[in-house]
Amino acid sequence: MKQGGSDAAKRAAGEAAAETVEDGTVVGLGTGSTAAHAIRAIGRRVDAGLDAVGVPTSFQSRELARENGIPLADLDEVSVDVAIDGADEVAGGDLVKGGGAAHAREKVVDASADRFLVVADPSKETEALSYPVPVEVLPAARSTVAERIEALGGDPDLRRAERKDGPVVTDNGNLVLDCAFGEIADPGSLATALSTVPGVVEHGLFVGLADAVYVGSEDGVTVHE
Ligand code: ABF
Repeated sequence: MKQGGSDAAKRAAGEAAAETVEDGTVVGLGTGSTAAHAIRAIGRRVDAGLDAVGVPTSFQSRELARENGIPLADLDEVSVDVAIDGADEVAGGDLVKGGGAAHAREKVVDASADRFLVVADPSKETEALSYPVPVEVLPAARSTVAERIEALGGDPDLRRAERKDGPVVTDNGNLVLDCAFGEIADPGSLATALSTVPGVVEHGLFVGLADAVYVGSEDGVTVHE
């Protein structure tokens, strides 16, 4: 995950997006430290009387939402009005996500929302995407997917857990290949190519899904629609 953004900038973005949640709506709850600020802010608003239901994108966001008193539902019970989620890299409306290994559920929730708001600090913004694309794979398909990714010009690297031996395992029981492609000239074509590889559960390229990007700073928030 790109580091370097200040917590104040993340907070500004998350809290500004949380302010847009309307009474009586269902909100997709993203994963990561920026989305966490939005979840806490929504929790405070629920405490003050806001009628909102959350759909978590990960185990982590479910736990945080519970701690903050947000009523929860599953995606097969409700439809999402607005989703608020972070990103590892943002180029215009295109994103790389998945530094938290939650991108499969994030994509399902974010893409289903009437509006998808990205929350980020300025360190995430770039002209062209180049962040290694996280690809969630069925464990049995790890090497066949890696070969296909190399054929697409990528350099796949199995993500390993930081604090224990062994690979990172997603909430869905799968593995993650971080795939460096250098600068991605055509994110749409790469997204389509990755989606067609057998054994790929989901990849972290989110192309054309964002409706607005909230970029926080120490001095406020800029919204790109
Ligand atoms: C999730 O958390 C991601 O898809 C992305 O990988 C990450 C962003 O985290 P942070 O806001 O902590 O930088 O939204």
